[in-house]
Amino acid sequence: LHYSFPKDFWWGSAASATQTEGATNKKSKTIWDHWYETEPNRFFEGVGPEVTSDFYNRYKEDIKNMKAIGHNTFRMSISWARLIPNGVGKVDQDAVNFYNDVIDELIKHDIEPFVNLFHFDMPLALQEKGGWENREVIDAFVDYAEKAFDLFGDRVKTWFTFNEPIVPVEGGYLYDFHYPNIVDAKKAIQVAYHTMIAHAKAVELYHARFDGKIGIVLNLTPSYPRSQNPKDLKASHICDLFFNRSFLDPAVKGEYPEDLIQLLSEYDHLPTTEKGDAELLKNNTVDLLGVNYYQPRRVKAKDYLPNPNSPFMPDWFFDNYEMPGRKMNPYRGWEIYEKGIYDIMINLKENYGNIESFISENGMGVQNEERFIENGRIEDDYRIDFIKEHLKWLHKAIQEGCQVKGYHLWTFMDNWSWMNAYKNRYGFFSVNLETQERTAKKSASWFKDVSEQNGFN
Ligand code: BGP
Repeated sequence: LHYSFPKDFWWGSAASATQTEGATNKKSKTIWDHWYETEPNRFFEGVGPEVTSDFYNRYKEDIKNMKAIGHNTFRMSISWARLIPNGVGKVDQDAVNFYNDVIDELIKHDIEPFVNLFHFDMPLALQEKGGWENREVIDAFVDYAEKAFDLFGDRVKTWFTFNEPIVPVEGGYLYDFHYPNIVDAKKAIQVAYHTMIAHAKAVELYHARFDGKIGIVLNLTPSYPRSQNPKDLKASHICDLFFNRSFLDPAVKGEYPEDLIQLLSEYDHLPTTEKGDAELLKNNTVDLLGVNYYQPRRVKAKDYLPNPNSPFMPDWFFDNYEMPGRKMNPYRGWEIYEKGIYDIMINLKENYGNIESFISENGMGVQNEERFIENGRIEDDYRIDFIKEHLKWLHKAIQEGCQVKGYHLWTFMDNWSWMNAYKNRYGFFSVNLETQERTAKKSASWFKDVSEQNGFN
């Protein structure tokens, strides 16, 4: 094989509870159920999270399909609002049974379950107390984490605290694409900080009482400057501080970048901290890092200075830049830059102690994918190319000594995606939303060969 991967490489995919389970009538509300009830028209085609891909009822068939295409690992998330209806306190026995069954079914099929605790789905009961703005919610999270570890930790040995924790910060507190739709950088920074404290406390607890690995999943968007002009370089550096290093550094190094602290203090936007926080972060770094990679950021210096009377925003310091000639996914407006995956891994190797990592999400969203159906299946050669080109760069990173343990596609089957609902399809399997019938796409059979041969030509 031209591209062969290390022994025991993790081939699989990722999904999240809110996006796949459905059965919202059997759980308490999250911010998503609530937001959908109050503003359904903000969701693509007015479709909400009630049913999604019905994983709650169809997980057996789905896990069988995972096995059929060679998965040896699968990342799922637990719905906090399903497991603990009030956010704190008593667990729901039906939820325990459901997650037990899913985990056992995965193991029965030799698929190692990777379990994530928080994928954008704050229980409404806790959001009503201020969500991550409120430090008490950290204790609620640690209580939830402990219950999950106690209930499932005998079989689940790879845990993640948060998926893309920066997204609820951007969506909920800066750019209005998640509930609670607040635009306030000071709150955003507090929310980001509290998330990290909650993360570190869960890591501390896990290491004290359990024997597997625990990490975090971050969406890393390498920040490329328009030019080597010092102003562009500075803009790109600040963008990197805000959107990558604000979580990457505390998670892996146990501390925030000095220049981020300086910048926030200059603008009087440092979060409120408590005694002991710094030690907590320092002593509880991750064992494993999940990297979600979709697209890079192209950054340039601002053409105009921001209005000093406008509220502080990260975008005061940089502008996005549309690089001429960049390659775009024509089916969803995101840039495709495969080498980004390699740059991320080299950065982790050189600047983050070569932390053990894996690609926890990478994928290609496609609108109206049914137009590619031939003889009853979606011929997604574009997706095969997409995965292949990213895997080639990942392979190079591994050859150069990066500790990359696996590759997970986003996602196993088409699912509901936040405000975009079912607009962009990402799965190895397509899902007919009327019948819930699953059909393997061409990429599924290609991926089966790749995982079985542990590589490709
Ligand atoms: C990631 C999230 C996933 C998923 C994916 C695709 O950021 O972790 O939950 O939604 O993006 O995004 P979209 O469906 O908006 O194209």
